[in-house]
Amino acid sequence: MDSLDSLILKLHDVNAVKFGEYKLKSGMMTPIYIDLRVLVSHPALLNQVASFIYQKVQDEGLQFESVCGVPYTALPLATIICSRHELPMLIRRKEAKDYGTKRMVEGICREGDICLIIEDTVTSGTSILETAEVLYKEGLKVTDSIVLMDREQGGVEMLASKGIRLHPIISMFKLLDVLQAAERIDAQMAQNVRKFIIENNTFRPKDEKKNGNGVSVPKKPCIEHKELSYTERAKLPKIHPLASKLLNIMEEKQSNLCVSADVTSSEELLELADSLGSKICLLKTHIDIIKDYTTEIGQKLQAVAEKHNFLIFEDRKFADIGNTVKHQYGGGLYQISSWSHIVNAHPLPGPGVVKGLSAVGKPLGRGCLLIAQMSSQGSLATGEYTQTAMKMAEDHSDFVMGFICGGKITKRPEFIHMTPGVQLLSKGDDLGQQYSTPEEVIKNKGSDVIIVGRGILEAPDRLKAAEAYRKSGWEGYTLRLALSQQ
Ligand code: 5BU
Repeated sequence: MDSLDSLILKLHDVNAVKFGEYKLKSGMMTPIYIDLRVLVSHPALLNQVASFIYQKVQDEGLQFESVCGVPYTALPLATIICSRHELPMLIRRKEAKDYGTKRMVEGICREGDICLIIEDTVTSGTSILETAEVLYKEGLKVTDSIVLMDREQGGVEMLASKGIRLHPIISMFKLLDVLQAAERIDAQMAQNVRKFIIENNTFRPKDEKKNGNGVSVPKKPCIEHKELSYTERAKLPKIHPLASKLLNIMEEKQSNLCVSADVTSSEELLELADSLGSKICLLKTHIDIIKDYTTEIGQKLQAVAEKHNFLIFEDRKFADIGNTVKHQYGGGLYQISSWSHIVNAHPLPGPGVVKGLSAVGKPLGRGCLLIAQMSSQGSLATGEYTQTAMKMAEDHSDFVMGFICGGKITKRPEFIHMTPGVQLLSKGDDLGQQYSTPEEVIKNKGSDVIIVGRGILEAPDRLKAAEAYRKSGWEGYTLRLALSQQ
């Protein structure tokens, strides 16, 4: 298959990417217009785009029972993919027939089946959401969507807040880089478009309203507020003190790297903490996989954490009723609350789990992350579940300091977003883990902290690997910040 760069140049050749003054569906004027409707007149290119989309499906290891293209431009793309790979397709009608079955979706819909949505271009993400809402009404689930062109104006974040992961093939910034390098546009034009994209982000969750179909849509495209730096966020009046401390550490050490210390001996755990300590802002543990656990480990870990100025996060994933998690957190063999600054919890049992943990942790100045999304294939933490987690966090922001999630899910800068499933090279393991790169997670998806386990643990030189992840994560952050401040 051709490279992405050559695909971008071909799209420019056929006028699918145009520069000038254009009006978007929303009424917004734009200096760049993406019109992929022309693809049907270029069958070789149409085929090639379909191949890229299917490649993305495979790279991401997506699981689904059917495919639906957002009408109309993505319809032929979905058709080619489904025909080539013999996948069941669904067709969403834009208008219900006024005779016959009055169906809004053609094809077989089985309750609980997952449908993958394919789209040509995303600005705010509303077209995908509207198609998803129609599919939901048929009893289907939508967990992922693939888009050829992401204008990077808030679609990823908006859909993530609705529990749909958006996987773009070409991002606006990549497109501009390639066209500029090939001298199709000059630096000034590229810069104008970048500025426009950053200033016209459409994602503003607080202003959501329902449209006529009961579909949530952002009220209107808006100028996004300048993104705050970690230091600025650390000073916010309502921030959790531990979140503030972590953000200051991140800025001071220029690190948004959390190492997942998934090792099984206490000696290796302490050695790892000490040798990588200077590179990290956070050390994540699974204390129950340590085979020679003794009560001193917690204190020793704390001493190393103090020496290198990082925090400790026990990835215990509490998920029981309040009374039980209180004991699990404060007592038992591991006495987690005595040494771990941060723990996490599934919102599954309801707010009682947070209340129980808070009763133990809050007096000690500890903090909690809610697991709003998971990195594993087929995770059930999507859609409404993710939204409930966000609401639960807001209701208990005196103890909940952020989320485990795939990317930024809330614009409240007090909350810290931490993302596991990060590797520079691999796309996943054979047990369902799915990986994104630090750049994708921090720069494109707007998360704050990358959580890296095997990417570092299995490297021949762990320190060198930790430095590579620290550097990459930090670059993602500085780039994101610089872009938002232009
Ligand atoms: P890896 O080696 O980088 O795949 O390790 C990831 C770590 O993050 C591992 O300890 C998991 O238990 C943890 N994790 C995750 O991978 N995905 C999730 O959604 C959550 C935690 Br929550």
